[in-house]
Amino acid sequence: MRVLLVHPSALMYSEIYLRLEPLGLECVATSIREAGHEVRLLDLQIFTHPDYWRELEAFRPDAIGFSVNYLANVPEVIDLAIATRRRLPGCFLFAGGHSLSFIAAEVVEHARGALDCVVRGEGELIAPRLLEAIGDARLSTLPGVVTVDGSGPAPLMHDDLDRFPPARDLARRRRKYFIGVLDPCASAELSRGCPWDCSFCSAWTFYGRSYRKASPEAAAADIARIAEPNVFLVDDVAFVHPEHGLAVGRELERLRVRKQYYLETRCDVLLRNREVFEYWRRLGLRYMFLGLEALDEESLRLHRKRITPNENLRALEIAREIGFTVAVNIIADPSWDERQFAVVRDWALTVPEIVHFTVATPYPGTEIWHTESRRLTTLDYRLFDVQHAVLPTRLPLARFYEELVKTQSVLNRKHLGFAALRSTAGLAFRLALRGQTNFIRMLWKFGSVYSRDRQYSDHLKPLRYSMRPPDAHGASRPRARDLFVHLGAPIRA
Ligand code: B12
Ligand code: SF4
Repeated sequence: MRVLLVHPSALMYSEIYLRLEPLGLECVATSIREAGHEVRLLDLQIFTHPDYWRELEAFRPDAIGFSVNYLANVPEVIDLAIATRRRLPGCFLFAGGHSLSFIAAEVVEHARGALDCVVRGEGELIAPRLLEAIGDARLSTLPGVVTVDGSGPAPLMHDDLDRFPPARDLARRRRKYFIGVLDPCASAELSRGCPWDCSFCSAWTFYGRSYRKASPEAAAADIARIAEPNVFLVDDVAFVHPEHGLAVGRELERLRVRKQYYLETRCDVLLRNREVFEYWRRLGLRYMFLGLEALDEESLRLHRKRITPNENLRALEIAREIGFTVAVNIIADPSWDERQFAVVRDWALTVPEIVHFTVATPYPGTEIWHTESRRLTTLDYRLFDVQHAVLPTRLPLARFYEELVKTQSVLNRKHLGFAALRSTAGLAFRLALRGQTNFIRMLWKFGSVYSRDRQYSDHLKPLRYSMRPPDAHGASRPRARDLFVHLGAPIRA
């Protein structure tokens, strides 16, 4: 069978700093290929919709699978499925991914028959079985599968992260993947899942709060196969178990792998496991993202970060001591007024770190989706990208965006444009000589993407697909298990 796997377009606001390969889809591709199918992958972060239609003409797929990790991509994928159904009525259309796993039934409804099914949870074990079941009434009884006729039991989670290494060879025009100065940049994973339970996050609810690790040998071998000089480690929280991080590092040394790395972790993990980060600094770890989220005790408690402001600040000091370039995130609440924006803006100006601001957003799969007592001001999936306010703002909405963009532009002033060029001129020149221009272009994009008027006018776009709102606003804290996508223990791959 010919199978085309499609990743939707990039979200405008993240496109500035990075564009990364669709790793999840590449893992699914491996399992489908192993089952004997011919697989192609098209990433609309790089290619265009006309390219997609040309690909359909050229490849004539029997099945097309869409990946939807981000809520904001839901309308694009439904529209594509509806239009594809018209052009290729016999083609089997399915979709899966992180965000769809929490809203599978409503997406099947929106698609009005254009999607044969939505798959909840991990794709590796179920995708080949799905393709086998095409045309069979038992399709809707498969684990994790949701169709118009009903849903199967809980999705399957595999026990062996070594089993389906990503099919990176299928990602075309790989030079387009980058993050900041790591240009070009591939992605890899050392672990999956997160043992914490922050109230605003769906990473832990997706995997049922489980945490799995690749074997050090397989993880290092996978990185050794990567052609790019830079690697983004996509783990939710890197180096939770320091001995695992050390073992992967030793394998990389044994294989004489020399790359530059970027990863994301928690401040308390850095404090606790300082030695593994120091070791990886020597291996090539240069950049890291720390989820700070808030500067004050009360907000950290509400986010259930299980950390104090002092620990956060101490982690920043340690990261500086070790010599990392650090990016941090602060969650701006829609209730903020000018004074609160000013406080974080002043702080962002005084620290050397790259400070990102996202907007507090309850989305399906998170605890706050149920417990948030403020009513959503929109049910438009496209605005659920943590860059728009979907809860009532204390300031008039346009004023809120003005403050937000003013605060976000500290980053532009400190780390983009001429400021960045001054410190990275040599690197920028070397990249340009190799025709590698993602980083250089990034430096000048801020003004064209972040704009009060643009963010505000996004709210005025006609609503095409309406999200199903939570059953009750301000409900009491749900049982963790009721939020999980994956319920049981991992099974043998
Ligand atoms: C790495 C990552 C990124 C990378 C993007 C990588 C990429 N190109 O896809 C970067 C850093 C760019 C990124 C950015 C953002 N991210 Co992000 N990201 C992640 C992270 C940490 C891991 C994703 C990953 O690669 N996992 C490893 C692979 C193997 O797993 P996977 O992709 O989930 O794929 C598996 C399944 O989902 C499924 N599957 C996936 N696709 C398909 C398709 C089919 C057909 C099938 C059957 C199955 C299937 O099978 C796969 C294999 O098991 C997740 C958290 C998480 N744990 O998922 C957040 C997460 C997905 N991101 C999130 C957010 C909010 C963002 C941003 C909006 C943040 C921002 N500040 O702007 C941006 C927007 C990005 C964009 N689209 O432009 C949220 C999603 C929120 C939502 N519900 O919409 C998450 C869940 C984090 C969170 N804290 O809640 N992100
Ligand atoms: S924010 Fe980070 S630590 Fe908290 S649950 Fe999500 S992935 Fe885990």
